[in-house]
Amino acid sequence: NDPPEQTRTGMSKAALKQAYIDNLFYIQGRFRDVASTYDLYMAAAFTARDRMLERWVESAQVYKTSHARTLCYLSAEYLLGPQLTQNLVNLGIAKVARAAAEELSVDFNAILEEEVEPGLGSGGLGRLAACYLDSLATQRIPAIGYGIRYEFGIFDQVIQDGWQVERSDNWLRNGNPWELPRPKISFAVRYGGHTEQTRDQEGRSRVRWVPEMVIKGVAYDTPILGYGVRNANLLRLWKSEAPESFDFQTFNVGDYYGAVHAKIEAETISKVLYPNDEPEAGKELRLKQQYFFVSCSMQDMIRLHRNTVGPLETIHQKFVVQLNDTHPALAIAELMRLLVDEQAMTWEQAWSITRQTFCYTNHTLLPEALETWSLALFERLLPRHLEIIYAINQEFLDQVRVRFLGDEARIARMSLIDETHGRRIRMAHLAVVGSRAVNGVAALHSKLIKTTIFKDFHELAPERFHTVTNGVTPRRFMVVSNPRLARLITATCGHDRWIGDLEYLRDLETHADDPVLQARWRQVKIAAKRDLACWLDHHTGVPIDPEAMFDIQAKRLHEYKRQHLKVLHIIRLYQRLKQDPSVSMVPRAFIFGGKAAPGYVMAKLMIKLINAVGEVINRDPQVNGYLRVAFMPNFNVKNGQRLYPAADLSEQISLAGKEASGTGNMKFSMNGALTIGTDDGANIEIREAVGAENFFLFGMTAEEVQRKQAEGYRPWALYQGDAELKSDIDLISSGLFSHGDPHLFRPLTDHLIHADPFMVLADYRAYLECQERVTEAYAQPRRWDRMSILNVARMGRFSSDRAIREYAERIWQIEPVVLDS
Ligand code: DL6
Repeated sequence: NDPPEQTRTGMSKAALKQAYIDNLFYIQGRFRDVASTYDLYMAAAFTARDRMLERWVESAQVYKTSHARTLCYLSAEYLLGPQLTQNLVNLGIAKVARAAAEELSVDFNAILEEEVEPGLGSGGLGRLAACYLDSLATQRIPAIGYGIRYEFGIFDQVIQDGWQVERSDNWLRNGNPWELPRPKISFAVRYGGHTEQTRDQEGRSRVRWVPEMVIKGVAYDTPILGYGVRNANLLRLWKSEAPESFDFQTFNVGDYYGAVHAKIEAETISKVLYPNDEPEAGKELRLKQQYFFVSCSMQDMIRLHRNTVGPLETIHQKFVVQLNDTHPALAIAELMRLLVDEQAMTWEQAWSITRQTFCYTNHTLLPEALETWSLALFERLLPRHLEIIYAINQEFLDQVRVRFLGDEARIARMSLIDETHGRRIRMAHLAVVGSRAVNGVAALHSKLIKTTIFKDFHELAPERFHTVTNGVTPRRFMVVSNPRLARLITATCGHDRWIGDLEYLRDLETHADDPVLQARWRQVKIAAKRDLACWLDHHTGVPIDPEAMFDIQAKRLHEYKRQHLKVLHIIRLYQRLKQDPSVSMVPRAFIFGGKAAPGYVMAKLMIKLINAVGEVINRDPQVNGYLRVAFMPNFNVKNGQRLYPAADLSEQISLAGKEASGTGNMKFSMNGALTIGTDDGANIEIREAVGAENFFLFGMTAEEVQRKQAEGYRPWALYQGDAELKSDIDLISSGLFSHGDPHLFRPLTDHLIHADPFMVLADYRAYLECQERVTEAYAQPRRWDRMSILNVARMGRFSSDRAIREYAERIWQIEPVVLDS
């Protein structure tokens, strides 16, 4: 006899219905007849959360008693996306929860639409962190994600008159059912002031930091469930507050408004996310944010170690810290400070522990994205950390000198301080010097970091360099985003093991030529296209025929990602049709999505250009039966989930050597889109996996790019030498797309003709030719379907589960912890 099921945590439909009604009543204070859709959403969220907490507490207990080695993942960004469906899928109750709601006459789709996503990230790096949280729990790796609880996440994008307009994202305004505030877990974080030399009781010399400002970081915890396991991990985000001892009278005698200002200043630190592609100049607040969250996290790590295991000397055996890019690299200096200044450890021992604790992932080669901080600013905000960085640097450069005697140029290149552009601290160098492992995020990227930005470091210690190709979670990007496809895959394979182990998608391969599967595959795709077309019509007013080829480019707007190359292709097709209306053409809908950093003028102009070209084409009856252009506003996780299932063609057209990995490329392929792409980032490995014959490759290789740049790249000659290219660019300059204004797009066209740093013109012809091959394949539906099925079947490698297993085995040396029940 089974014990009676707990209403609070039971998984049957009856238990879920009861829990749903209870939560609506006891948490929202509502009954069914007066509940708003938001109340209904909250009740559903709390019903899921209760079940998650049960697993979470169990995991915490087992992790604690087993003294499990734990990963601390430090990331300034987590782009989580909507939580409800994801959590129901990982709980294994997605179907029954929907059925329970529907029996209560609740429109489940409507409540899902109600959910506001936490947009605590700007693009690939933040979304990768969220995928890794899902896979860490699924792979049973004890882990804590540390980050910032931004009050305002990435801005909401609206398109007005074709331009991007930013609106603040007040995601917390209606409350956040997924988090638990932990007011008792809080730490003081200090800024500014000066340092003093003192002596401790034993007469040893010590440094005392006398700060100018002290604030408090308070923990907010979100449980992160694994799929198909009972493990649940923790995402701990820090919110900044004024310290408790904040006292208007004593704090600042007679200066009431000054005191209020100080309180506001403290709260400002976790107020808003800076997009990581926003220029850094003068972003004092960003440096404060970085220090804020790493200081809280390192203090918390020490506290946890003390609570569970004990002697600080063993902290590196208990914890591994993974730095997600350089944004948290200050943690290296902060751990040194905590160990040496606050725990009275010797410098040598502290450094040995620190060096064994940290690992660092690099996510970019773009020079402008490599973080440096002005020394003056750093000294003003973090005087003690500057001293620590100097000391680390001195010791490090002494070692380099021993190894490379007399090579002063090398010393200057490797120093943590850049003396060539005003004095600046190189955060990537700090991250490399303070870590025991450094990795790139795709094979090519890892090769390039060893030959370019970290060449000297690689020569010094090659064994520390690794590669782990990124991956994405199939739970969110297949099961949640594309339930129709998930059902079809499960029915075809005869099992759903692929959801927990994506290599099982291979079982589809033998069915790739099956006409019955192909027909159903096509039906699934067309249904997703219909959904997207309907959404786009509603939100942009652009009607799209679901029968057209959906050709999609969705990612951050950036010159290196070359949305303008895509625009030149569209203009070419437009001109072809205008010149010869009888030309035969496969109808295509070009769909774009993506945000531009608010301060990135050229990227914003690219958005305007896409919309401007769309306006002309969509209104022209001579062409709009064949071509349509739509720009999806506010590309975020939720909207991305509408795009991936509907794509026929995925555009991954960055200049070779510039896209570290890309993860959108994986999401599209997993959903059956074919890729047109350059030999860049993870495209290379996707092509290897799916087979060259199932991938549309074009353009220069990274080596060819380097060679061309070294020889002296002359876009002007290309422009003059290719009549079609010239006429496409000239059409933009003519004012046709700007209501007769020839100046509007001049910054963009002039830049292409005279500088073209991302070599759009050099790849233009190859891109057009490759698009011809795409058209040819699309005109043969059975061939296309086979390619599409094989793409999905061979995507197993791009699951974030595989990536996490590689990190755990090769870099972290962390074993999974299995929970019994
Ligand atoms: O590794 C995740 C993601 C890659 O897939 C992209 O290729 C890469 O551009 C992105 N990098 C950044 C760099 N930001 N900073 N600093 O977002 O990382």
